[in-house]
Amino acid sequence: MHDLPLVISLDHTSSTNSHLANMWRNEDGQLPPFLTVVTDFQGSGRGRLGREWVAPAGTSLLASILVPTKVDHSPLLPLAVGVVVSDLVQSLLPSKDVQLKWPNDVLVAGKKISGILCEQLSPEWAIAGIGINLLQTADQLPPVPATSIALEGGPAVSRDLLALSLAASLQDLIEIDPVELHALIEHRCSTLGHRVLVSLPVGTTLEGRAISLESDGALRVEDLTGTEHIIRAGDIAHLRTSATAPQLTTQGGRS
Ligand code: BT5
Repeated sequence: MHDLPLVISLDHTSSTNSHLANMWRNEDGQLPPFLTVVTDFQGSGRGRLGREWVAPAGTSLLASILVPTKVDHSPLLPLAVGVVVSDLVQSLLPSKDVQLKWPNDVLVAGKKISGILCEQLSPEWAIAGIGINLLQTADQLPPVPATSIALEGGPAVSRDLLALSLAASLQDLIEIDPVELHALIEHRCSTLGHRVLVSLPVGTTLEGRAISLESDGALRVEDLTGTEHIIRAGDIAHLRTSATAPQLTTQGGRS
């Protein structure tokens, strides 16, 4: 049994990831593992690649967890967090199709309900930032395929209890052997087996089928000519399986 993680609750901050990183620096790294910061509102919530995470005050779980990382675990951290978040979302929406989309999204019926931003502070420490849409109405969500727990008919839940539950689950999950963790993520990541459209950071796209996950969390994609590519960064969209007319089912963030 572990001690329960400590949760610090703030009315507002710029970004819980930035807030926790500043605390860590100010305390020379002397903070308890799995210390969690939650807030009602972020003035500058961050996504990946300079993108924004937006949520009106009091509508979301906005949390950052301080995670001790082992070298062989750390590349898998965003996906391990994704497993924990998708389990939590599934427990709140038991009858819904909850998907973990590589590399960092949790979707409900193809719509984004959660985004994850992991940032490495040092070789030993990382921050796992998690946004989950809880209470938003349709007009409070950004103009992308997105949803919230309330819109999907789920219950109202305490933000601090959810954060505590995520931190405690993550504490358990990252203790498991990296090979087991990799297998668990492969089992849970809905992207595997899907036809995908990959938007690469250089601005080009690639269409193919996601076939497996490398040990460092990279995605192996077989393109339409049968050539395999290892994707370490980028956004993907799951495509419907259709020989003739591929249709997007979801977008991986703004392009
Ligand atoms: C992410 O980035 O999805 C990671 C988001 C992480 C947010 C958490 S909140 C707590 C912690 N503190 C922070 O400052 N950040 C973390 P990315 O894959 O780049 O997706 C960003 C894109 O998602 C945006 O460009 C929008 O298209 C979309 N988006 C923004 N807000 C959203 C929302 N509330 N719901 C669904 N989609 C959203």
